[in-house]
Amino acid sequence: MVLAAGLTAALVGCEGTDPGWTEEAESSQAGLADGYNLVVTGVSPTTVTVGGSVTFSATIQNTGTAATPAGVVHGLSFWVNGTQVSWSDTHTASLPAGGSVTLTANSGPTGTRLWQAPGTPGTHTLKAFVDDINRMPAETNESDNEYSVPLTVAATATCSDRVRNGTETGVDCGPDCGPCEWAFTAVPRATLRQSARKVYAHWHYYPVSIDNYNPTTNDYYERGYIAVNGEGGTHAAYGGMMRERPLARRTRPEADWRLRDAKDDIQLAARIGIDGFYLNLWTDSDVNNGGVWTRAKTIVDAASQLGDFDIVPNFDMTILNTGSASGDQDTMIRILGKLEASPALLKRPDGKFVVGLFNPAAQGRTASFYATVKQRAAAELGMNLYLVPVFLGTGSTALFEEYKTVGDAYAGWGTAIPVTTAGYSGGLKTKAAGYGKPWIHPVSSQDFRPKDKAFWEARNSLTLRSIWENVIADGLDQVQIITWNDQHEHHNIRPSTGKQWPAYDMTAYYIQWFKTGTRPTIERDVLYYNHRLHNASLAPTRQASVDLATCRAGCPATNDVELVGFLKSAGRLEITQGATTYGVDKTEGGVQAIRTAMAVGTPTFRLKRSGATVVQFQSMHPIVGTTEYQDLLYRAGGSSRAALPSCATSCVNGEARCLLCPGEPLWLKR
Ligand SMILES: [Ca+2]
Ligand SMILES: [Ca+2]
Ligand SMILES: [Ca+2]
Repeated sequence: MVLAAGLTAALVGCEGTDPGWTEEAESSQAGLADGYNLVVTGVSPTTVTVGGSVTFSATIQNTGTAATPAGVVHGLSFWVNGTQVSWSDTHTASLPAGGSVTLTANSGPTGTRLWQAPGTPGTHTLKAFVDDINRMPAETNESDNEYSVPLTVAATATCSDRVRNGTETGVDCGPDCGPCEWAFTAVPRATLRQSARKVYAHWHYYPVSIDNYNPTTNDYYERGYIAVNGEGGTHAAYGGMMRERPLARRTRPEADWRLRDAKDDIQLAARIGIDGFYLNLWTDSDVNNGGVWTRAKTIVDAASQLGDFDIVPNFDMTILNTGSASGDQDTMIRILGKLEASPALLKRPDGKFVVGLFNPAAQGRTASFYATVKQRAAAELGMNLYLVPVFLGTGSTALFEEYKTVGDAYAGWGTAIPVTTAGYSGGLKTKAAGYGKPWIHPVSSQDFRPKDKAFWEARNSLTLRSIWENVIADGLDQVQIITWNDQHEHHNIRPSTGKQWPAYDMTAYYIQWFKTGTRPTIERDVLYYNHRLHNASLAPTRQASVDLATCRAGCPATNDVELVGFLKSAGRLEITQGATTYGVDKTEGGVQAIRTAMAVGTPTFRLKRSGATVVQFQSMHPIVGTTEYQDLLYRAGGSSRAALPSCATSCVNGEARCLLCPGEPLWLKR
């Protein structure tokens, strides 16, 4: 605004000596005559809710060539439907030529600055009138002091009225309308919950904190899983088990920190419309670093206390292995008995408990094994089970046949590569329907397992986006997100230090689209980047070549930097690496992606419109030309949740880790 005003002044100055000075310009002489002139350039708010009390503000400007006198009240009054309702009579500072100031009502004819809206919706006229009682009679124009706009009295505050109202902290965003960091306006969770389409996410073993120690130095994620020599050196050959960790929180002083963390975890998932967790279970003991059963049970307890979030006990039949079929069945019945009374357990309308079976064929088990589990649950616990075998991949015809009697719905674990075949998920839905079963489709994002020396080529965020778009296009009814929090296989969408928020934020967009059937409108430009830290073919300097992770599907590895714009309208997306800028003009808004080959350095991302830069930011994750251990995790970040400068400057070490800066959110980079 300042620049525009200066530019206008400069042009006016030039025109004075321009031989092309015309009669047309002469006709606007009133505004150019020597002296000051007050006008109103804007008034707010222009939408209020029924019965709401508002204080009007207006911006006044001196469009003249001289300053207004100091010490004289720059009066301003507000009128609704021709009746004066409030005024401002406190501003006495001189307003220079071209200067503006926003004045807010400080009183009114009834002794209050407030105006109360009527109790019924409707459209009214709001007028702001500067120098209304002519304290400044020397204006060069006395006939341009009034400014009128329609004033809408809306039924109630909503998240889609494009007005900041209700509890919002931004226009149609904030507490009840979803985060302002999202590109779109979120519908209420209640709306998403009412949808017949269901979204579950797999919860696997890794809570926000394992031991409540300091996450910057010595909590279990750091010392056990990320450290090269963690867990007694078990993971040293491949440089540690994890390349990232859940976004940390400070050490909690409360004794029930596990329960508090679990509630935070659930609320974070609920916020994007996830209906519940398929909760990975294989033991009711606390083994392996402690707390296996405690972690799972705490999630059930947290969901039961919070309400409105479903838990599906999901037995991990790969790990659940006591050595005998009857021992395994005993474990399953014992666990179900311990959970039976929890209100969060998902029940069908007919009272059946939904129970998942991950990799049901593990250890050579067959349908008869699960028929026994069903019989025993009914006889010993009074629980009727609705069994959902979750097949590896998407299951085989042999598995569909095997479980047609004991299974009540079919699901798959899927694969973290892009879907390029139209009708792919719909074909599986049709196939399951042929057995009379609903199909729960897996939605993956990426998969990198240092421990198993394996990766699946996700092609940046294309796997996540293409699977969701396929699921929506094919009219699927239920999905399972693979996964919410499996930090070890790195396919968690729960925000983490490497992946940050984009998978979570993008999933929020797709869940809303999936559940409502309407593609969310992009209200705010948000850019997301996604790239690895190094070229997949880079030979690590310490890791033995025999341990290099191999590509399992979607091969070969790609080595691209991706930029995805959630765009309000057409624009140009650019990726700058070194002296090279790659850009594409997108002729429409919506979800728009570009990709280019990665180069060593720190990429810069940009959105331009009409040649002007609208959004620009750098990757949090520099691309390197040398590495000790292979790292095929796709890192990500976005323009709406960038690292805060004050935090970045406090993170001066080479690793650029940026956690626990006082008073700042903990979503910053490793
Ligand atoms: Ca005037
Ligand atoms: Ca006047
Ligand atoms: Ca609103």
